[in-house]
Parts: sequence; structure tokens; C-alpha cells
Amino acid sequence: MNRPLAGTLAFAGTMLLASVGVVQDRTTPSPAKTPDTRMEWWREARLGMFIHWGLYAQPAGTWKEKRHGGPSEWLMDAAKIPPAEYERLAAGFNPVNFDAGRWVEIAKQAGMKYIVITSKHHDGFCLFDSALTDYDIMDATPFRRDVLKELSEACAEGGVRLCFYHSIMDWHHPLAKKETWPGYENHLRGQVGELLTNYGPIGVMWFDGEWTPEWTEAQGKSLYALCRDVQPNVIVNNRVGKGRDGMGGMSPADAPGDFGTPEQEVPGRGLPGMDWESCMTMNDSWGFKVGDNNWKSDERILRLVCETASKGGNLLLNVGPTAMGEIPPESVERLAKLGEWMAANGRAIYGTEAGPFRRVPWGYVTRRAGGARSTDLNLIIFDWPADGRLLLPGLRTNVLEAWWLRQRGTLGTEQTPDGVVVRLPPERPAELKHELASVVVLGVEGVTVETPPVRLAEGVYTLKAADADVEGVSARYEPRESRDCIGFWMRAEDRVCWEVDLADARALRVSVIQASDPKEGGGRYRVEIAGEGTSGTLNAEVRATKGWGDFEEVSLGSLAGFTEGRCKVSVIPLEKSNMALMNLRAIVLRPE
Ligand code: FHN
Repeated sequence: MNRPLAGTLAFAGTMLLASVGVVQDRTTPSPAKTPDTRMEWWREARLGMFIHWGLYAQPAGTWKEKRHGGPSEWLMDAAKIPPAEYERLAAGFNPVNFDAGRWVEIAKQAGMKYIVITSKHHDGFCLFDSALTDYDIMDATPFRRDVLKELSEACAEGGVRLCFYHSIMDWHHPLAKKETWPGYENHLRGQVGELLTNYGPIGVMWFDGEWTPEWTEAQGKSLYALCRDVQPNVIVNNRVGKGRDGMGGMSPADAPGDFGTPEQEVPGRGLPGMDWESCMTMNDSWGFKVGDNNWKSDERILRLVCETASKGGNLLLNVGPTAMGEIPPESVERLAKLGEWMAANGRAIYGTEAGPFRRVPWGYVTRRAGGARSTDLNLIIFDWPADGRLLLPGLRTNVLEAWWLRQRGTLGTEQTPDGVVVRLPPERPAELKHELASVVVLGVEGVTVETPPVRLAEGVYTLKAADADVEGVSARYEPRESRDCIGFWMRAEDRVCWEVDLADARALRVSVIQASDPKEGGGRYRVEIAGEGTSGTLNAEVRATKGWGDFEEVSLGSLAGFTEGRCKVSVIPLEKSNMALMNLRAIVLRPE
């Protein structure tokens, strides 16, 4: 644990700062978009590498010949291993094949602009040389190398931003319990001070484990302030406080942290009005786990990158290196494939903002300022339209030009009642045939997208979750591949609405297609239909089903007194009797 004097002095200063907890009073910005140049590199980056690495890579999910479920970094908890027994893993941790330069090269070649590595996960083991514990890679293992120092140098060399994941929850530290929490909080602040003092400029402090009951919003705000005082330009995620609502990862406006952190999902509409980053595994476990072969396909991974960017977010894609210090070949292969596409098409991702469409059937759309008055819409085409007519639904704009991102040549367009059509060749051009997705850029002046109202089809009006407007901060559309419903309806203030064109004045029988877990869901709500000379409301009770994925159609009754024309249909919670109201797949209106 030898350290140059300067480092020690700087570190001592940080310790003082950290230990007394007295830092400049600072209103901590919430993830609501901070007009802050500090975030510029992060918003430009759009894609980062998450690295979960530690002692858990050795047992890799198996303990005393029993393979445990769940991610491998949770083995200490899953197998109920006492700290004194678990820490003995350190004596065998000797990742002789660790090569920081190789890890950075893999990230760069994948098109990743930053790396977030676990300086300490919940098991308390530190991948860095900490003066505050011997339970670290320098003192407790035969390896005796400061992995984070080596990674810091390799990142500086490679032009990749280094960021740290640090767990607030700690299953090993003797003070990390209710009765002695202040002592542990000081230890935590001291280690955060070390990380922000001894490893050069740090891009992001990525906190986790904030759900532990001893941790409070006030401690989170103070820890945020500490980070910014030691490195004013560091970005801090919303898990520094208590703002994350489960895996949804978003934060109310007054929560500390600079960005929201949805996990293992891309929110249906993104998280409008805030910076956010979805973190994802490439298989199932964050840490290396033997037998975890549920690898996402190259297409699924590329779609995740494009979907996240099309909704205005970043993607943090995880690798779990082995106990020998190697990133698994399955990860390396997928990242290399992603990197090929990013090298040719990265302009459609880096530095872009959310596209103007809720969704398009053929792929994803991102947006970038094209010039003084123009905007470039990047059309990322996965599914080639058989007739070559690529529809941008509801788009009203002045099209300036349409061209291939990767090759010369412009394309014809036309404005139709359904939106703008880009005329493509009947099939993907030969030179792009190898691509999973090809990019056409549509240069436009002014962007208006008219969401088409719901119209009578096959004798009924089907108001689908995918077409709903969600007014609120927690309820959101859960995409087709999961439940195709409005879920996470945790706040009674959140409501769901549709615009509907009533074809005539007939009475309407109203039913709802819903699911609700008997223990976690329930409550009362109102369906309201309001328009010119039109109104009607029905109050209803959520019906418990077998669970969040078990949908039933429930008839709510009939309403009359309508006039033909546009109306707004809203589902408004009246009271929530549990954690969430319900999962709503559709409202069905049947003219009588
Ligand atoms: O419990 C951790 C988990 O092990 C993993 O680190 C993920 C990654 O974001 N975070 C927590 C679960 O939300």
C-alpha cells in the first residue's frame, strides 16, 4: 500500500472532507435535463461498457457443488455464505491473464466510449488499493496489482472515459449495519474520496445497492455533493439516493443524481425530460457465471443500441470477466460484430437525440441537428419494406433530401396522407446486404408528427397500450417482447389517454383488458370519454388475476350520449390499494 506523497496528501485532504461529511452546500440537480456542459460527453457517447468483476468470478455461481440461481455476483447472498468464509476466496484470486489494454481495446472496437467497472460490489471486495481496508486486491490476493490503476492508465491511453460502479450496500464490512451505520458511511465516503483522488479524471460515479434500509436520501445528497466537490465534472447516477423506482430507474424531480438508470429494459417511451441510461447483460448474469449461455443475438444487441438511442438514452452493455481476467469469447465476438456496424453507422447513434416517433414498424429513428434550420432524421432500417415504400407515420415536414448514410446516392420521397414515404429499392442494395440494419438520412425542415387517432376497425375501437399517451412519471409502455401493456403504474397521478374518432353517436359498451397481481396490484379507476358535446364516465375496480402477465377482458358497462367526431378517452386512477394499479393492455369500445 505504498503511495507517492502527493497522492497521500491529496487523499488525506479527501479523507478530511469525507469523514466530517462537511461539504459545500450544493443543491443537487435531479436527472431532469441539466443544461450542464458536464453531461455533453456522456450524451454524445450513447454507448458504454459495464464490467462486473470480483471474487464471485471464481465460484461463478456454484457453491459447494450446488449451482445457485440468479446472477453470480449475488452468490454470497444466494448461498448464505458467512463473510469469514466468503473472504477466503481472495487468497485464490490471481487473474494472471488480466490485461487492461486488451479490455480497453475490446471496448473501443465495439464503439464504446466509456467503461464502468465495479470498484466494489455488494460483497465488499475492492478491486483497488484502498487505505481503508485490507479486503482489497493489493492486500488480500496473491495478484497484488491495482487493477483500477492499470485500467485508468489504459483508458487514458485509449481515449476511453473511466467510470466506477460502487455499491453502497456492503455484506462484508463489520460496520455496515443499522447500529453502526454512521461509521460505515464514513468508510464509504472515504473510499469514494480515494476513487476520485487516486485514479485520474473519472467520468461517472455509478452507485448501486442504495435500497439498503440504512441508506437515506439525505446521505445520498451529501454523497453526491462529495463527489462533485472532489471532482466537479464527475457525473453521478440516480442510485446515489433513493430515487430509483425499482428497475424502472427513473427519479422524481427532486432526487439527487444526474441520470436515471433503467435496468434490463428500455423504457417504452424512454424517460422524457431526463438523461437516462439502460444497463443490460449480454446473457443473464452480470458477473461471470458458468453455464449462463443465454446469450443475446447480434441483432438483439444492435436493436438495443438503436432502440435506446431512438428514445434519447444511453446503453451500458455488460461483460463479466473470468477469474483469470479474460472477457468471455461470446462477449468479445458480439462486441466485435457490434463494432463493425458502429464503425460504419455510428453517426446515427453518437450525439443523437430521441426520434419523433413512438415507434416505426421497420426499425428505429434518431434525430440530429442538421444545420441552422434543418434536422437529420436517421432512419435505421432493420425490416426492409417489400414494396420499397418506407413510411414515416404521421410525419408532416418539408423534406430537403434523403440519402444513404454509407454510400453515395439520394432517394425519392413523397408526402402522403399517412405521412412521408421514402422510396427504397425493392431490396437492400448488394453492398449493404451484410448489414443487420441500414441507415437512410432524411434531411427535413420542421418536424411535426400527428399521432393518428384510433378509428373504428372491424366494428370496434381498440385502444391499445402501444398507442396510448401516458401522462405521468412512472406508468409506461412495456414493449411487445415483454407484456405489451401499460405497466409500472405505481403513481395514482399517472393517467393513460387516447385520441379517438367516433364514427357515429351510437352508445358504447366499454371493456378493459387488464392484469393485476393479487398481492401487488389493485385499486379503483375511472374511464372517461370526453369530446365536443360528448362525455361519459365509468368507475371500476381492478380485478385480480393470476399475476402481472395474466390478462383478462373485464366489461365495465355502457355509455351513451355521444356525438360523432374526435374525443379523448382517459383511464384515471381513483385510488391504488397496493404497489401498482394494474397492467393495462387495451380498452375496447363496442358500438351498440
Ligand atoms: O444487485 C445489483 C446487481 O448485482 C447488478 O450490479 C445490477 C447492475 O445494475 N445492479 C443491482 C441490481 O439492480
